[in-house]
Amino acid sequence: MASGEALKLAVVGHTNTGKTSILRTLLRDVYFGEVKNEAATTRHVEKAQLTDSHTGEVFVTLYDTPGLEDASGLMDWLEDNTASRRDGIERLQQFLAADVATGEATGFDDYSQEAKVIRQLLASDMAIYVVDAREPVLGKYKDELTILSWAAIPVMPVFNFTDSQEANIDDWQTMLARRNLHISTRFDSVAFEFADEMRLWQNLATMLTHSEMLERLMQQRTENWARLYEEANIIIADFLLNVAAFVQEVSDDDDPLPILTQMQEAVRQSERAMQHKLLNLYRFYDNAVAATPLELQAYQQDPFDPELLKSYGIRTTSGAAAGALLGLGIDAAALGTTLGLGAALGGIAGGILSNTSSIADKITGVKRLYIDPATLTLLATRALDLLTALRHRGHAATDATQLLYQEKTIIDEHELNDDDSHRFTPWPTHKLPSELKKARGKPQWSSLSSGKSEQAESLRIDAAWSLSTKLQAQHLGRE
Ligand SMILES: Nc1nc2c(ncn2[C@@H]2O[C@H](COP(=O)(O)OP(=O)(O)OP(=O)(O)O)[C@@H](O)[C@H]2O)c(=O)[nH]1
Ligand SMILES: [Mg+2]
Repeated sequence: MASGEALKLAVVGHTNTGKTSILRTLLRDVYFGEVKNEAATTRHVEKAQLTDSHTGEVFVTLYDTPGLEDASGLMDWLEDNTASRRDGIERLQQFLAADVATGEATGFDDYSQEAKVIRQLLASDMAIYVVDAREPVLGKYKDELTILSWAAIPVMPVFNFTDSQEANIDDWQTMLARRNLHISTRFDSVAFEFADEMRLWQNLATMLTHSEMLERLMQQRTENWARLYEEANIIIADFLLNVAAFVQEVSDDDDPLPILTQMQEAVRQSERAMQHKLLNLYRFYDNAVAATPLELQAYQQDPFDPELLKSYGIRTTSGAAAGALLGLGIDAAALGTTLGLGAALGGIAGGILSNTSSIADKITGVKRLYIDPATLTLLATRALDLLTALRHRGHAATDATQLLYQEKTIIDEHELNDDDSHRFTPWPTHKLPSELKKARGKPQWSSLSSGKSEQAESLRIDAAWSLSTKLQAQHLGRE
């Protein structure tokens, strides 16, 4: 490989060890190839490129390969049919020219799948050997490594499924060291860690004479990762300000209920739109195979459900909600019976705060409705949780149970004292960040009330920047 040329990197290994999954995660592409929990999912070599996001220049060409299924059988064939005095490459070339490799063999020996892998190995600069870390070190894996070593290119073992309890990494490392494979990397393609990915590239770079392309790739990925994170926090800050500035007026003579429900619906829609922006930013699109995080119940639950507040350790009393209703002139008892809400009363008026702010309002009998601090805090917490989940989800994840970075535990209100009541929230409910408090007095900031979203967005942009830096500080402390 010459200096300044793209690295040709083959991804090889036993069948079903997660090769295609690793490619999906490295490519940030939930659609790459086919991933299934069964042998022989990938049938052909498939190529993909990691490019410079500005110039399109190729840093690395990755080759996904079919899984090795019968390396021991192939090893027997090589021992029987090629001369041990020949070097590895010659022996492999002899194999590639034989009937068993071309699929023309009659009888039991058909190594055409293995041949595809070996052909690609001989055409690559280096290889990643993917190991299912849950597997014991079996003879067939040793044979795989022997055959790979004959291709005479640097090979780096990568342990997948490292998140599992049953991982046997020590045994594997002992065996690998005996084969002179001293550098390996842990990289779980589902439970993603950005630092692990960087270590993977770094380790590959140490095995090469010319590693400029990898250095540039690492630098760009690090910058992009930080930029994504900044953008994500701005998306969240902007959404929170939009909701905090949301205000509706009701006069004493109006029935406030329809307005309450409209407000709640507007906030729900706005939260969903924000969640989709985050998903798109991190390139998790709706995909028939890969469940998106939004399919997880935790992110779909109604933000106005008082049980949800409780599960995040946010205190609200049903008294406050009832009080808000009464303040609006709604007869709580009548509500309960006519709407059949009963104990769910907090649910309907929850999250909305009524406030008679000015003397003028008092005289004219106008009340203003806002989204309450508890709900704003909940929306912030949940958005930051989603961001954490996205930052730790590999693009190979195929189901929702593989999603949650930290399972949220439902905590009992009584067990909390004042200090830890906001353990999971970025701030205590009664201490909203100044930007959100300020937004309360700026109805023109909200596209939810005015509908003029671009104008409102440009008005809140400064506050969004400053709130986003606070969110980042909070969030990093939690992650
Ligand atoms: N939990 C978990 N599952 C994984 C991980 N990597 C892969 N899987 C799952 O393992 C199975 C096999 O993954 P693939 O990526 O298709 O494996 P492969 O090595 O490409 O398989 P072949 O193409 O058949 O050789 C799929 O069900 C994946 O969802 C991982 O890091 N963690
Ligand atoms: Mg595959």
